[in-house]
Amino acid sequence: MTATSRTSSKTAMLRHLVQRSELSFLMEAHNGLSAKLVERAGFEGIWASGLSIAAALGVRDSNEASWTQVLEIAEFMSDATRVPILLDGDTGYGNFNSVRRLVRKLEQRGIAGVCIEDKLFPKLNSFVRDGAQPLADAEEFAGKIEAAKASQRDPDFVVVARTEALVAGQGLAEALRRAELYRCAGADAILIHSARPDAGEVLAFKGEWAERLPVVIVPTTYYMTPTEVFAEHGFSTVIWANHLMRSALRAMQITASRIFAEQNLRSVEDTVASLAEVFDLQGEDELARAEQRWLPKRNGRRP
Ligand code: SPV
Ligand code: MG
Repeated sequence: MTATSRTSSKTAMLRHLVQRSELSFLMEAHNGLSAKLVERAGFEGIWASGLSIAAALGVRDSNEASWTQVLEIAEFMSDATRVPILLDGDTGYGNFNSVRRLVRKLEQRGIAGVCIEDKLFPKLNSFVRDGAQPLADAEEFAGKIEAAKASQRDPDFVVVARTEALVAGQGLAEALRRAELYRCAGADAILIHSARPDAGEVLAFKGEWAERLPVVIVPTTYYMTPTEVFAEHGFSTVIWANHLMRSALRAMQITASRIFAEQNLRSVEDTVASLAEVFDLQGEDELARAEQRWLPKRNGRRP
């Protein structure tokens, strides 16, 4: 399969997930390993989370990793999996021109779609400083969406426009105004973000927005809302945004502290994945078969 046809089918898969009437789920991943685990768990798509990628790199979610560094990670994730990836493209890493180049590079690397948000570069994570950060000019951001759509070569590549109006405390009317501008600019879906502990404001948004475009949500803070409520209200896609990074963080903390304290591996061995599992995830058996096939025989024997 060529890189192009692989990309096309992943984009078509993501487009289907976002547009179908049944609720879809994207699970966060932040590197090749976590992407494989998402796929093996059964998820149909991956959210390449900016927060999680940054955290895994040991930096802040404030564009401290460059966009080409993020692209490299996303490429490893895409190479490691068959399910589509929606990349968290933050603000698009600059103006409309940066977005055009980003979209072209994402298509080349097999990424099925990008989500860009109406904040200013360099952004902050939505959950720090009570969401107090400036929003982008809505018309300028709509231009970024238009530029993204105009640059994609694969018609199925998905562009999600994310508005932070609710997080920034600008209210429902402003969120709806922005979402409508982004719809008119050609967005394939709207991500309405909220930092509230209940789903009230995203449900209110959906009630007013109705079916104008698919709506994506990230219930990190309103996790107590039953998922059926999202399905009943006709949301398109739920993103579980950072839970593999956070679970890995906790597991690594516990293991590191225990080995530091005990100065041996005895009590951790049964709590960690086996090396056989690691080799299985890496596809070690495939390499062994390939060696049999393609390495020259030495002394009449394959390696
Ligand atoms: C991310 O996963 O990086 C997101 C979602 O953008 S949030 O952290 O909620 O902003
Ligand atoms: Mg993000």
